[in-house]
Amino acid sequence: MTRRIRPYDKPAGGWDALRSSLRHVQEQGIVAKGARTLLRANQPDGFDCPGCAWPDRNPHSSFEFCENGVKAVAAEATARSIGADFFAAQTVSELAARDDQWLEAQGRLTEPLAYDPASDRYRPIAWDDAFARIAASLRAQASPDRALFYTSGRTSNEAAFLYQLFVRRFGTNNLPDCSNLCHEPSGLAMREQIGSGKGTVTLDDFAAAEAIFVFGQNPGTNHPRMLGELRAAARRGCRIVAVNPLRERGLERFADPQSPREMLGGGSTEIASLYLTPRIGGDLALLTGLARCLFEWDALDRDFLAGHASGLDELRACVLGAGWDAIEAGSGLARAEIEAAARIYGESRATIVCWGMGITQHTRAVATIQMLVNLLLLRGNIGRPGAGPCPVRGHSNVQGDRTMGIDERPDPAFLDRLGAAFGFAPPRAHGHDVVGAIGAMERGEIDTFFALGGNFAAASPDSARTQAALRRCRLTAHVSTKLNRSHLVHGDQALILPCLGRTEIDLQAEGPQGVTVEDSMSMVHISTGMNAPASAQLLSEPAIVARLAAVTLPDAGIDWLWLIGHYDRIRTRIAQVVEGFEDFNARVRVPGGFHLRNPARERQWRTADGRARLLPHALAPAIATPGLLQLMTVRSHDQYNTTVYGLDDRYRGVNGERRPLFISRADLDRLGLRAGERVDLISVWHDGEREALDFLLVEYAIPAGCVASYFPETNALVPLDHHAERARTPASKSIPVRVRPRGDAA
Ligand SMILES: Nc1nc2c(c(=O)[nH]1)N[C@H]1C(S)=C(S)[C@@H](COP(=O)(O)OP(=O)(O)OC[C@H]3O[C@@H](n4cnc5c(=O)[nH]c(N)nc54)[C@H](O)[C@@H]3O)O[C@H]1N2
Ligand SMILES: Nc1nc2c(c(=O)[nH]1)N[C@H]1C(S)=C(S)[C@@H](COP(=O)(O)OP(=O)(O)OC[C@H]3O[C@@H](n4cnc5c(=O)[nH]c(N)nc54)[C@H](O)[C@@H]3O)O[C@H]1N2
Ligand SMILES: [Mo]
Repeated sequence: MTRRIRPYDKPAGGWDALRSSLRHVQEQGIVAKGARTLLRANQPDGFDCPGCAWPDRNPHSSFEFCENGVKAVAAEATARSIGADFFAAQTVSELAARDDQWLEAQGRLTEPLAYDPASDRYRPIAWDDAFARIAASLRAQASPDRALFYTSGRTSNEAAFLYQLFVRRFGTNNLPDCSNLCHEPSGLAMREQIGSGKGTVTLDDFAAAEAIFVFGQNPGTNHPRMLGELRAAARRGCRIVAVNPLRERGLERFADPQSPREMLGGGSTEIASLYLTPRIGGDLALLTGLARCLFEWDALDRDFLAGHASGLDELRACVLGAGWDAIEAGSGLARAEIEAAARIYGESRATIVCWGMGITQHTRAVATIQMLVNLLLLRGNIGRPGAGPCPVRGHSNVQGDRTMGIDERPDPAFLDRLGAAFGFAPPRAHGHDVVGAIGAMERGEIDTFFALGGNFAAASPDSARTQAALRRCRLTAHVSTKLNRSHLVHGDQALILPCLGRTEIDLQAEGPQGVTVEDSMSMVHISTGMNAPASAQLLSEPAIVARLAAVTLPDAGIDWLWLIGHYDRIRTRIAQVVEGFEDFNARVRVPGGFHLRNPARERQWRTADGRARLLPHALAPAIATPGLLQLMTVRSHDQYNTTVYGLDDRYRGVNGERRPLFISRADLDRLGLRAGERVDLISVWHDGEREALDFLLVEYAIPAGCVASYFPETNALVPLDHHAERARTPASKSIPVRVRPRGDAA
């Protein structure tokens, strides 16, 4: 593929989005099946798109086009598949030399496989034998805490509920999940302040907001359907403020592929009316500045604060104690720019604040999110139509998995109900999160690593340490749809357990089954696949969990296999244990599903003092790190997390290149480098340096001192102990790096 770096000057969306979707469907060899499948995406009788967690508008209306949803669906419904022959033809060491895009492109996994050390190959194994091996490893452990059970966020509610039940009945809370790498700080921050770790808004609020702030999020790529909401809001006069070190195309201009006028007439809609480009990690200072304006202008909602909030005096003292010099230096923005944003906020009677990974993947993520929530509370913007916090979740069911109890630090009340419903005493000690899990494997404290989805080896920080840690396990097992890095970085024994995807028919003893998911705005709905499975040997995730549980814990007094005969039986048990799921089976069958109640939306605050809590966070003095740049690791337009579909990042003007380093003109000049040159990246940390090799310098509009590239290629650079305070989410958006020219390799 030829490489082309050229700024993209068209709006996001438009004909390029349609063309790109068609190309991806063609590449998977499924033009007719692809079209049939896509028409059932996010429909009441269809499946939930396995892409992002953005909610569906109008479940009764027709198909909602989303370029990256098409890619996710096409990748799953692909005509390509791999079986025994593929694995007989090459050793695991040979496969490990391939890149992530190649691994993914081989197609769907079709039969259970076990690693054979003598030949260094994966060989077919019968399902019963696979479960017996895992059960044997679990039962041979000196303690249940010597096992880890990872979850990625595509797992359905039914699978997640059974899984956490199995894991806790087995005796551990070692349930690290992709949330640990993602929105963990959001949940932690909001629970302390408003008593709920979830966003409080719904799509109806987007239609009522007078202002929407989007912090650290790239919806044009990662939540394309969100652009439809932002477009509608902008067109009715709602003011949108984007806060991002990069000028992301989707936040600037959008041509809606669903609008004939914009498609045929060549028009488009301006999204952000104000676009602030702070330096990486500058949001806490910016938010302090915004709050300072509100205090100085006396633009507070006094009634709300008097009736509902605590901590106003402490917050005022903290915010007024931060001088404008520190705010400007910390944010990289001028006071006038901050005041312009504060005016928009101050004039709006209903404001939504959205945020993504640009906020959560920093050391001070929890403090920053609490300042976002402070800002909302200062003007009573929670529990009012058109207003509230909106953490935009990633994986399509990551929020639901937490609701179902995938949590290494479970709520004691949840454990009480689980234990009462199933007649056992669940373990109370907290388990390992992702960072803790890697440390535990490294220290030889783990025998068995089991993953329900995901790609732990590639998604986690500090790749070399993570991969060495996984190799110390006695057994690693992955429930997966596609081949990935984690299958090739394995323990003494290793298993690949191939499962059904969302688009496929899930046939159980009592007939075809649907599963349920919860989106980013707490809507719970059913998802039913309709394609023939990629192979007759695939099992559903609930079936894999139930069969493993039945072999591992035959005397648990739980009829695992009966439960999966009809998923209504699992949902009946969920209704007994999980708050808000009363009458689950009936409510989820109403087209469009139901909304899970969030007390904070009704201004009921389940916090330490029963009020919404304003929590102050002082700015830290700036530490000069001369010679170092701050690296953020982001997603290209052609990837889904560790799944790389292609080499284009259309809106950033990159074609045919997976290793660009976006850098400012000022830094190029200062460092004596030129665009087009290739460099190595070296991260500098207290325990030494880490390297990632061979990046292409791309001159880009990015604040001086900041650089950007893609994950997972840069995960080698993220130190394991560089993570968010308290939430422990890897700080993969602020890695201190320097660049080393490679000579004239380009
Ligand atoms: N197509 C597609 N869809 C996806 C995914 C995917 O990989 N592909 N992943 C899914 C998942 S799991 C998730 S969590 C979401 C992720 O969705 P996003 O949160 O949009 O993820 P990122 O690509 O990491 O983008 C982070 C954005 O934050 C900005 N940013 C970085 N540092 C800072 C900062 O310090 N301050 C501010 N204000 N901005 C900053 C970056 O420039 C970038 O625009 O998307 C989900 N949807
Ligand atoms: N440096 C850096 N690192 C990051 C991030 C970052 O921004 N920067 N983002 C982080 C974030 S937000 C997240 S959420 C994590 C993601 O971490 P993970 O969720 O662990 O990773 P994914 O790449 O989403 O997992 C992809 C694999 O899931 C499997 N899969 C796909 N569909 C299904 C299914 O239906 N069932 C099952 N069982 N398996 C399936 C396929 O085998 C595929 O290879 O990465 C994190 N890592
Ligand atoms: Mo995520």
